[in-house]
Amino acid sequence: MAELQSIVILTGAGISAESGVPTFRAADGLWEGHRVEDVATPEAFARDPGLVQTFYDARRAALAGVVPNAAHRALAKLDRDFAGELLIVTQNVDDLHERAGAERLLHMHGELKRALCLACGESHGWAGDLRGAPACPGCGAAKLRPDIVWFGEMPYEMERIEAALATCDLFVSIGTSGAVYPAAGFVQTARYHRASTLEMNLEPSAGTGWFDEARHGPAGVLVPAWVEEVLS
Ligand code: BV8
Repeated sequence: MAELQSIVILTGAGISAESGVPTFRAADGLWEGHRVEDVATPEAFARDPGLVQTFYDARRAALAGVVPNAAHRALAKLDRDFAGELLIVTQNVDDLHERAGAERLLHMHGELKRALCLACGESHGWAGDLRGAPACPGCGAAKLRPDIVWFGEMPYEMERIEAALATCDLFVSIGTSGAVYPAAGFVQTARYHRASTLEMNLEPSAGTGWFDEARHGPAGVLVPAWVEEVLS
């Protein structure tokens, strides 16, 4: 592997699957329990805030029952030991990357353990339920929503992500179906800037044709092996 200076890694629900966090599009996935339109849009929240808050309260509470897996731990090791530039961009709203020790990390679709105040615009760390309309720790208004990017909303830190994609040598996509944009388009941006591209996923994603290399299997097996390759 040529001398790597800069790596961007995109992760999706597949990296958390082996921790027991349901993916979105698997048969038992999250969307099965609820139709997408029912919960992950601002319109849904306006129409039925109780349903949406309950959906996210349940997922936030479920975080207490899961732990990072070998893939999260391998990326945290890469974060510690890789001397070049690294950015882990996760689509996931769970906290498993952090709990494994990753630091050069950003959540482009928000986080279950944060709440956003619709009155003052502040985002706060939040571990409990929101359906009881608790007061914003900042302004006191009972106007907190999940700090999650819903469909139709702009993902976080897009400029930072685009800048990293424009300068990386290697773009790696782990555990995502390539179904949702703009994340699904990152591989094309990386290729445009002449980065090498690698997909690691249980099965070929929708965008698998854009990748120079694709490895198919469980992230818990593929990611530790790949990290060892990079660090050796
Ligand atoms: C925006 C937070 C614009 C919520 C999420 C028509 C065409 C193209 C695009 C659009 C369109 N109509 C609308 C759009 C835009 C839309 C979009 O892409 N829609 C799709 C459905 C077509 N996108 C948006 O709305 C985005 N915003 O475009 O804003 C804008 C412009 C100006 C001003 C304002 C706005 C925002 C999208 C963010 C939505 N929020 N998450 C929550 O979590 O509840 S999306 C959610 O689904 C995830 O975060 C993730 O991003 C996405 C995809 O899920 P995956 O992570 O890929 O999971 P999935 O289950 O799909 O796949 C898992 C994969 O893992 C599988 O491939 C499986 O094989 C693999 N796997 C399973 N087990 C393992 C494994 N791999 C390895 N090991 C294993 N063990």
